[in-house]
Amino acid sequence: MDEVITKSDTKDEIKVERPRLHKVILVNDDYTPREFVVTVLKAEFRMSEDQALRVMITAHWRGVCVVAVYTKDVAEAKATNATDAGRGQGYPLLFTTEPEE
Ligand code: TYC
Repeated sequence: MDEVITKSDTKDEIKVERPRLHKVILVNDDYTPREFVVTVLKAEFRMSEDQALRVMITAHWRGVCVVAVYTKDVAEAKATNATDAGRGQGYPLLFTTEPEE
């Protein structure tokens, strides 16, 4: 029987998947001043005063707040920088990362 070979029959297609994005998460604590959290969010995540205030107060009331999503390397670098900014002032401010579903 004659068979027409189409491209999909050759099984040589290359699947390209987007890299998974990672969330940066702000964690509440009882010691870091609210204004300092806002300053760090503005500096490290390029947020406006309004955006930074909303994220800070959400973490304050709910315990955590997603700050932004990036590729894994960028998310980890920003979380580390922001956490280090707090540590530099003696605050327990913490930013973590986790993969998006
Ligand atoms: N809870 C802190 C306070 O009352 C402020 C704060 C908010 C700290 C969010 C960390 O992720 C945080 N001073």
